[in-house]
Amino acid sequence: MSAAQYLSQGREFIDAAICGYLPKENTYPESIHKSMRYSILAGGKRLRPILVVAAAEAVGGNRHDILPFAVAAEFIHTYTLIHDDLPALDNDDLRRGKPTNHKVFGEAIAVLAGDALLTQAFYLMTHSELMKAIPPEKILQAAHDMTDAIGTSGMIGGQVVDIESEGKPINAETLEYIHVHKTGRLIKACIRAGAILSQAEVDKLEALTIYGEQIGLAFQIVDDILDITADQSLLGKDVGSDVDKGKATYPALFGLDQSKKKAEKLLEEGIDCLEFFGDEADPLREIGKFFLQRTF
Ligand code: GRG
Repeated sequence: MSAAQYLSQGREFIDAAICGYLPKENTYPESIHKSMRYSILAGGKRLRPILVVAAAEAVGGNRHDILPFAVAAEFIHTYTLIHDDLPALDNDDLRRGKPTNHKVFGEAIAVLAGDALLTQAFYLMTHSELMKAIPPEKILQAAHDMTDAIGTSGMIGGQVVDIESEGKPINAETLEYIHVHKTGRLIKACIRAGAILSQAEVDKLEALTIYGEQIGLAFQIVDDILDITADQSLLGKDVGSDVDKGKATYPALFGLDQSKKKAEKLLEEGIDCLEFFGDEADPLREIGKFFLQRTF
């Protein structure tokens, strides 16, 4: 199966599940539920939950057994997008091809919608449905790992350094810290979660962890490149916004060519880590290639 087919089927699988885990829009108080639904149902590639599924299947797991956890990954990701777009952060107008959450619902509800999605993610990561097939200690390990990835020693830490670096000259080490933490840690945690919940052997979990680190950093480098080169109607968000805000990016520090080479090298190394897996890791290999070739 090609990456495009796997991602399209994966997106359908996740989209169907998301609806089942969201409060209905007429649930009181309606405004918050409308706002949560607006952003999460606006589209998106669903890459993080698909990675949870693909990692689970690479170690012999079953996608249905880990589904609430995979959906939690998308709830966490969507919370970060809503908050990242707020006037106090990136102040963006467009996301997933639609006006940003705060433009439609106002800043207060947008802040709360992000908070609510994050809270709902913890509900899903500890959902009783997971316990039908997964030992409780594995659920606890995966939830603990995810929590570490998105806190101040992970994603929030990266976001703080990103904001504090705006408009300032920074070195390569700080730039790598920002990208690894603000974007890479969540991607790596998704891959690890699928493997942990599916009771992966230690050597497989280690290989998937390194694969996750490599593709996580490559994903943000490609995101930096797309901010300069992409077609806005395909990307679904404002193009050129990193440059406008004086953001620390790979192209700003190394130029476009070197940035592409760095992303290629990371993805090659990441895919190489999967060499002792068989066909069951083909989706992960294909997703790695898609990360490099994507245009949105
Ligand atoms: C807590 C106030 C507060 C803010 C949190 C942590 C945070 C804000 C933001 C995380 C940093 C962030 C938004 C990184 C961007 C990662 C990224 C490249 C997002 C785009 O991902 P895609 O391309 O998007 O997978 P779709 O729309 O397809 O899901």
